[in-house]
Amino acid sequence: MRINRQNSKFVTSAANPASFINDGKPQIVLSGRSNVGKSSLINTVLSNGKLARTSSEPGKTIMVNYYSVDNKFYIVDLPGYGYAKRSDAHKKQFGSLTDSYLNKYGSPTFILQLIDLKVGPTGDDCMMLDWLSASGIPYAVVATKADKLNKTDREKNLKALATHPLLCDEEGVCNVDIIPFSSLKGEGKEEVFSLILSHVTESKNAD
Ligand SMILES: Nc1nc2c(ncn2[C@@H]2O[C@H](COP(=O)(O)OP(=O)(O)OP(=O)(O)O)[C@@H](O)[C@H]2O)c(=O)[nH]1
Ligand SMILES: [Mg+2]
Repeated sequence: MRINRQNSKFVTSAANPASFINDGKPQIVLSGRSNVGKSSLINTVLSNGKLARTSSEPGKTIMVNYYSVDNKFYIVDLPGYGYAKRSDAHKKQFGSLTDSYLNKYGSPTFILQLIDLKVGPTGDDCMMLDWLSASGIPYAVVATKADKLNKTDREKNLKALATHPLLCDEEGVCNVDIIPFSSLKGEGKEEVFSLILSHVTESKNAD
């Protein structure tokens, strides 16, 4: 399938499940804690610097944002979790929006779970990994901000991910793709895009 990734545009921000898009087109979902680099990944992978709003202030993305790529599929930017400074009421609202999308009213085709390579999986990340492995929805891990680590720490932290119990089977074999990624350097950009396309194509073939 030929995709012109630069022919991408913001479609809508959904603040409640009634506004979720369910039009049958594949939806590639970005999940991860606040500030992990979800919006930056969208801009990098789609080579479209200003598409998704990014910020050094965590909590920028507070609604479910849909981006259409070449009118063929969506990239869905979920609100980041684990942002400590949000009020409990806010956290509940974001949590329930994400929960509604993932568990009930959304249409996830493939999920990219972003984990900060330097920080490693947080408690919230582990909850997501646990949920993902039980969900039956195809997913991969994108290890973000890889540019922040030196070679030794990078290898160490990638190995820690590849041997993490939540990403391995009973024999200790990791069966989830883990892609080192840097929006700053463009590392992993093509791998992530290819992975996305393979799931878009697969889902189209299943129609
Ligand atoms: N060094 C480095 N910084 C990055 C990278 N990706 C994102 N950042 C920075 O991390 C901060 C957060 O990035 P965002 O893309 O806005 O993060 P987000 O996951 O969308 O955050 P929320 O919208 O709050 O959920 C910004 O200051 C980015 O410039 C990266 O690959 N390397
Ligand atoms: Mg964001």
